[in-house]
Amino acid sequence: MHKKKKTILTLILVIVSFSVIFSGCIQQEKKQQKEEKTLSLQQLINNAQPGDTIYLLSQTYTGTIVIDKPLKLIGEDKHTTIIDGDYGETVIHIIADGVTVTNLTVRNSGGHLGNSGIKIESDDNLIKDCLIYRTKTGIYIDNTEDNSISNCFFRTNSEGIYFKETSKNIVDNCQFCHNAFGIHTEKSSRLTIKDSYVHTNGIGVYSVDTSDSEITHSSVSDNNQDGGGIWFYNCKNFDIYDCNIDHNGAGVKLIKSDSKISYCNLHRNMYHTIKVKNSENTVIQNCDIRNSYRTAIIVKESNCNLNNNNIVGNTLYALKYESDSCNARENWWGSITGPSYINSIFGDRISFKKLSLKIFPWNIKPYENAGSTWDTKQVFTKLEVVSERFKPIEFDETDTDDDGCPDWWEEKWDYNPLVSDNHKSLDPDNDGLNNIEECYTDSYGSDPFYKDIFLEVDWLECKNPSVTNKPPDDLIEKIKDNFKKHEINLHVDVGNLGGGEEIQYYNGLKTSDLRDLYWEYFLHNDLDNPRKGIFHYALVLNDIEELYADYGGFVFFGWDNLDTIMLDAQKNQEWFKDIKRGKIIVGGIMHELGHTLGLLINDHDGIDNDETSEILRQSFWEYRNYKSCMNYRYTFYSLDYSDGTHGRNDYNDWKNLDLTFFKNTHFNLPSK
Ligand SMILES: [Ca+2]
Ligand SMILES: [Ca+2]
Ligand SMILES: [Ca+2]
Ligand SMILES: [Ca+2]
Repeated sequence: MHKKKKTILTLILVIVSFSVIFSGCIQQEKKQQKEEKTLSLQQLINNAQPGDTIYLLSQTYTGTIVIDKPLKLIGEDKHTTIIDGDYGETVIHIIADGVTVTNLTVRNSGGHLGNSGIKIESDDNLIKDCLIYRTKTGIYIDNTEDNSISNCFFRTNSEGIYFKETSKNIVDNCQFCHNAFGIHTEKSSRLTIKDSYVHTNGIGVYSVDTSDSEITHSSVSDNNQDGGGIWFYNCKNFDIYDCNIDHNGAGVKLIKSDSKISYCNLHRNMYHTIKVKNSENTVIQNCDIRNSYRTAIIVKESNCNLNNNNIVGNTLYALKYESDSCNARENWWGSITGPSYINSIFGDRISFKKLSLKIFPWNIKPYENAGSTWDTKQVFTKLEVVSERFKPIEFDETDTDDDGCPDWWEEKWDYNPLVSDNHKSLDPDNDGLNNIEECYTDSYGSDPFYKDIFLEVDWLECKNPSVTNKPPDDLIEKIKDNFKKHEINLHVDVGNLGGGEEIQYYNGLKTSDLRDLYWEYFLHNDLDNPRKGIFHYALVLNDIEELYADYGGFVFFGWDNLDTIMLDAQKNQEWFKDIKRGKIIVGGIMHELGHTLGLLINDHDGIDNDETSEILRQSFWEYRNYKSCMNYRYTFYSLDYSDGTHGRNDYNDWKNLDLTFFKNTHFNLPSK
């Protein structure tokens, strides 16, 4: 009976006219039941006439389709009408103008560059009320215009939407979370992003060579502590208006980009709130910029107008200024006496290397109309994403009780091979690896009752053959010893565990290339690669393209969680000439690994604080007891985290490690 009901539910209805009502056409239903037995979804599309509507009931359609005529594809239920691409190149390929796809789920594209959930290569299409997950690119819009993406949810994609060489497209009422990039744009113009919520991604909005576009009434919040937020490279007239940009690693980063940021709230961002570099015409007006964990605004070699803002309560600086010309008049700095210079006794501090900064007159009270007028939590609700393997890890050996772990492994660790255990949920040592994963890594020395951390390291070949980016064995042993003292086995794979490898020399890497290296050299383009969720991943690199090379290292989302370390060995070597390259590499890895283990900027003011390494700065002295590689002062020296026993302002990193963070990443505001 149940089976019969299911058969009826899973039939496909091809309704040739809009006016035909679904429930009233029994005859047609019978006819279509017959059709369903013989026709695939692609054949139904092939048989349809331009302008037809195809209704899809709740079922999973496996395979990829091409839509080559104007059609409407409407799912019965967004969550249970599923088109599963089964890792094919493009799940839904739209090549005709005027196509509508609504109310269904698209998942499982291939993992290669250019693979996607929906690829649009035509104009005037509408994607509405869809759920898109597990793709290389959720929606790939290639060289077209006038497309609209509305009320869709993008999660666990390498990127939600990629606009490449497009114009006049709209994203509205969408939510993006747990994607390496929420929205990615390149060589595009006249893009509107509105009423959308972008959270818990590696980078919320990443734009290159994009112009005459806008982000309005959206929240870009709680994205990666090392980056996150909105990044613009070479963008012109890309304006941000009436947005909430809260608690990201970098709120807004403008590199060679002219942007106007107005009437926005930018609260509690972590590393910096706004960074402007090599930009000609930046305008920051009527914003409320508050409570940055480090510095609010950094201006380097740029012209900018910074006026009518409230810039208050920022931990290090309200403004760090290394530029020729900046008009920062008419701002409220938190005090009637204006900004402070040495200590934040009255207003927020500013720091400048050039005297051309114009700050007087400042405002003597807060601007009441500065900032957005709405609250993220009242407008948007975070949609939940459960971190779970889509395809379980399976073993070939005998598993008498069919509980996922073979008999020999259960016997080895005193589990009963005749009584089913819930190994998928068992993690007795709380190292983030369930017993299935412990079993998978048994040959690497995994122990279900002793904490294990796995790290795969790939390194880029150097142009100069006498230099290597491979981390030296003796220093790897040293950091392993440090973990061992705290009863954790660190397993580093530089080829010895079948993963680590040298990547052929490549000149001019961009930020988006780093993510693609993760897909190619860590996942090996396989969305079900068992190493995902077991190993952390490190890329040791050099020769990053200058435009993108403003950090020496950072952690990023290779895919859906904060599990990937990037270290620019070359850049660090230039900055720290007296330190051996091997020590730079291993020290950098240890530091960034700490972030993937949940040590974040907002946990302790000594973590990722630029001032702790500068002797003339207050933080240098304030956090001198924080003897941790998470402290920039000690990063390349200690190769260890702190245990909190060194006195005032020290922090117990070891006690606060969260071994599950790399597969269950979230950036919630600490309660204080
Ligand atoms: Ca078993
Ligand atoms: Ca068992
Ligand atoms: Ca475990
Ligand atoms: Ca373990």
